[in-house]
Amino acid sequence: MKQQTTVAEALARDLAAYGARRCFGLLGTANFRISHALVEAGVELVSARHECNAASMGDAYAKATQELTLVSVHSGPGLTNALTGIGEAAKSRTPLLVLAGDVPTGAVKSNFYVDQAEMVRSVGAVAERIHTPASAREDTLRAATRALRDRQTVVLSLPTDVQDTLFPGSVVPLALPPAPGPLHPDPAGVLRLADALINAKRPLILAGRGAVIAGAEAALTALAERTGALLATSICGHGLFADNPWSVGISGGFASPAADELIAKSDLIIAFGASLTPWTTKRGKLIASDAVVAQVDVEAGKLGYQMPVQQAVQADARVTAEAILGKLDSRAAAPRTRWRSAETRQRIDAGSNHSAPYQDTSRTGFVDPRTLSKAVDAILPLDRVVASDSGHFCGWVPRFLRVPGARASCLSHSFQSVGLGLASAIGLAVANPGALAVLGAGDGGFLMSLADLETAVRLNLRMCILIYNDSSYAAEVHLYRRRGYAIDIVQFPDTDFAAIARGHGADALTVRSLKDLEPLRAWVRDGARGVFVIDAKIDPDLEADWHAEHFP
Ligand SMILES: Cc1ncc(C[n+]2csc(CCOP(=O)(O)OP(=O)(O)O)c2C)c(N)n1
Ligand SMILES: [Mg+2]
Repeated sequence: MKQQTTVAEALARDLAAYGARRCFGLLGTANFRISHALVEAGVELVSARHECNAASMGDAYAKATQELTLVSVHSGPGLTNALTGIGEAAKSRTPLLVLAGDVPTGAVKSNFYVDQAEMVRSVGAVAERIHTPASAREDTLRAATRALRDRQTVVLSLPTDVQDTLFPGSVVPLALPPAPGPLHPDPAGVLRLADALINAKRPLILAGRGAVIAGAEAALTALAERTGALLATSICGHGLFADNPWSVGISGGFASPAADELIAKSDLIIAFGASLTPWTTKRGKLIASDAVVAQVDVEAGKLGYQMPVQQAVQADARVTAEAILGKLDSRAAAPRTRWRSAETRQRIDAGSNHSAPYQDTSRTGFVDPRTLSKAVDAILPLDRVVASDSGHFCGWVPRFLRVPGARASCLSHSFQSVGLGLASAIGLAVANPGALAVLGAGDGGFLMSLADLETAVRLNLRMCILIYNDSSYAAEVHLYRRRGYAIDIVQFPDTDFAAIARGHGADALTVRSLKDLEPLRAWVRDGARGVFVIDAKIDPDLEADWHAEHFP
């Protein structure tokens, strides 16, 4: 019977007391102790098969739950393998705490040595470290606080000698300090936004991840209703306003024809918790030259960073929307319909992704990815969570695979890395126990992440994986073919994903035309249990409009 507590055990109890419930990890000697102690402290360990996937599972899980989410990796190559997933999380400001085992203090000659702090800072993560046994608990409290309160991805380096040191006597778990309330806006800023909304003829409210995190959907919906504004989202806010008839959906590259048309006509755009990146604004083209652009964000550094804005308010999206509504009430400003007309409704409907016309390019052996996506969307129940990998195909996912809400969507494009989709889907599925998770992936990205198909099957997740298989890196094919290069270096022999999936214990189906989808219907009729992989042989020659436009 062990009497004394190691530093690793004390830290694990503290992390559990801070609210950590899940840790995504892959074990080695440097992180075995801390991971074992976490399990002893009641934290569920989800074992991944590649550290990059462990980090991306944690990223998606944390985005969906906003919980303090843990990732545990081995020193040296464990952490280098995780770096791409850490980069995606850091660029999305995901509250993630990566526990990185490290060589014993000062052991720079170890094979496992890397300068962990330098490395993780280079991808935008915050570097923390347990420096000594005496400081370890405070070091960990600081790391957890920065992750949760500052919404930072933090890598906490854990030298094995410090982890293994014994604490004398019993250790009472620490608690996180109480969370501060939301950041309130400057009243003058609220007044200016209220004035702008009263004066605008065609106002638009554009909501991003900050609005999701703030829980601002109801307040923004009410504000739009009151002022006659239309609603739109950035890619990170996808799923907000899902059922609202005045929402045009995503703004930017993956926009519907209706969104393209109506956003460009807006004379006032107020971005709530959205960064206004070149993707969201189509490099500025979506915003009329005389439109007023305003931005509300909790982070001062985001205001006006991506493009000039005429009004900037540093505050929480929900509290600001409520404050503007309060201002309109106090002025007894009458509710307005503005451009919420029958004509606008007709435009939104006719120009939606699901109803806009296109030339179907399906032919013998290949299905048009749009037609395929719509058919799969119609077969799968709408009660779902949806993740996507990156690649040329990735616009089809938010355009055609509907999501019921913002927390049900994970589109990991902040680092523009391929290969993070499968892990995102697993993280989302773990965050939503029992829910059907849908993943859209390309053949290249899926092969890159394949190690964790075993994890999806092992965890007995309910998951439908739709592989847009064009046997190529289509993003490169389309771009470089247009520029006159030989593109055979980014084309590959066909991969039989159905066989690979069956080898992992998943159900699988090869699709060359819509007629092949019957087994998917049967799977859904039987309760959509386990993992189902669709190897869809898609038209390799169709270039997406957004791709041609963004990469001319
Ligand atoms: C980690 C990483 N490596 C390489 C790239 C460059 N890249 C961008 S899209 C893409 C193609 C991915 O192929 P696939 O998953 O089949 O999607 P497709 O473009 O064919 O639809 C590649 C290699 C990247 N973005 N990230
Ligand atoms: Mg491909």
